[in-house]
Amino acid sequence: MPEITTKPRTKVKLRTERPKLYKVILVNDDFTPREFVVTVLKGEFKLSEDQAHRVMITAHQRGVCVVAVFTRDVAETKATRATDAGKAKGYPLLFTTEPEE
Ligand code: TYC
Repeated sequence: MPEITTKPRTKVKLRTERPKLYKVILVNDDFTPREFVVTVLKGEFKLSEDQAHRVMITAHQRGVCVVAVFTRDVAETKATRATDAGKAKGYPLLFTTEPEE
């Protein structure tokens, strides 16, 4: 009688987890000139003049506005660079980050 042998196989399903995304949030203040906020949004976040103006006005009217979402590292780096651009001019311009739900 021929013996039937079966190799035990462990099926490993490879799943690539999607990285968690973080929002970069623009916070309003009473001192930073509107045009400077627009310039920073265009330079650091590659927004068009129109998009940058809308984001700036939304933060100005509502207190905060989500600029964009990125992976954690990118969000934190961009928020820091944009905040530092304001600091360099003596403005209290602030960008923060928070995880997406
Ligand atoms: N409120 C500022 C002004 O009236 C403009 C401004 C808008 C500043 C948005 C910060 O996140 C900001 N000059």
